[in-house]
Amino acid sequence: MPIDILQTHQLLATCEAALAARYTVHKLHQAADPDALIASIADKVRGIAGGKVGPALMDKLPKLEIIANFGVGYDTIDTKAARQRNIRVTNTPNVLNDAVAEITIGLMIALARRIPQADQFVRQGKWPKGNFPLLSELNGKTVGILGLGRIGKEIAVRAQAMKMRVVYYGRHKQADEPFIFYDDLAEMARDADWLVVIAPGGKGTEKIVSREVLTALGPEGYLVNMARGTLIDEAALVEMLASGRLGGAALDVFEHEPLVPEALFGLDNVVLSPHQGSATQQTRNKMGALVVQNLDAHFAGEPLLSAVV
Ligand code: 8YV
Repeated sequence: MPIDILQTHQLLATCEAALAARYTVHKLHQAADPDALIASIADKVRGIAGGKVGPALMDKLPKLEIIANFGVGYDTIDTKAARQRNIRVTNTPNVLNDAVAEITIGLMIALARRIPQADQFVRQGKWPKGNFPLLSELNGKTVGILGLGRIGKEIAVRAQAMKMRVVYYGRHKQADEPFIFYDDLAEMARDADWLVVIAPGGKGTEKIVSREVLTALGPEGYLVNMARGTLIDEAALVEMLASGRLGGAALDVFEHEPLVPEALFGLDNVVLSPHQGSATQQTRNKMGALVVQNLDAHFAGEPLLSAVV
C-alpha cells in the first residue's frame, strides 16, 4: 500500500510526478473544502510535502512523521511544535546556493546601474532627448553581508570577483572566514556601502534591519534583501527610500508578498524582483528532488539527507 502524504502547495511538475509515482498524494491547495479533506485523510497521512505547517495542522494529523519543506528557509513551519510531536522536518539546502548568489549580484548591478530603468528609458524613446544619468559601480565598495551562511558565502566570493571588500554580521564570528566580522549590525551598516540580507526568517530575525540600521546605511547606502521580508522594517524602508534618507534598494522578498507596497512602484532608486532567488528550472528541479529523497529516506528507515528537526 503506498504511503499517504499531504501536499500543501503547488510544487514543480517534476517533483509532483516523482511524488505521485511513490505515494498517494492529497493536494490541500486544490481542495474545495480543505478542512473536509484533512478530516477524511487524518488517520492515514504520514508525511507532508511543502511548507506552511503549524501546530493546528500537526494536531489534525496524528500519524504525521515528517514534513519535507520545499525551500531552504523553513520559517513557515513551527519546528518547535514539530519537535514536541516527534515530527521530523527537512529543507532543501545547498542546491540553491549558486542560483541565489548569482541573482544577488545581478540585482546589485541592476540597482547600481539602474538597468531596469535604463531599459525603460530606451523603450520609452527618451534617449534621443538626452543621456541617461551617470551612476555608480560595485568595485571598490564595501558590502556587509547579514548572514554569512551557505548562500552568504557564495555571495561573498562573487562580490570579491566584483572587486568589493566583504565584511559580515552574524550571531558568531567564523574563525575560518577571512572577512572582517561585526558584532553590531548598525555599525556594519555605517561602514558599508551595501548591506546584503541573507539570514533566515522567523522570530529571531524579525525587523533586525531596523530604522536605526537603515539610517546607519544612509543616503549613499544600498540595501539588498534576498532573505525574507520579515527581516526588514518595511514601513521605515519605504519611507526612507522615498525621502532619500536611504540611497536605494534591490528587493527580492517582501513582508506580505506577493503584495508589494505600491509606494515602491514609482521610486527610481529601487529594483524589484518577485522572489526569484532560487527560481531557475535547474535549481527548482534539484530542490524538488531533495524533497522526494528526504521522504523516501524517512520511509525506508534511512538517515535523512537534510534534516532540520
Ligand atoms: C523558494 C526560498 O522560493 O528556499 C527558500 O527558502 O525562499 C525559495 O527558494 C521557496 O521556498 C519556494 O516556494
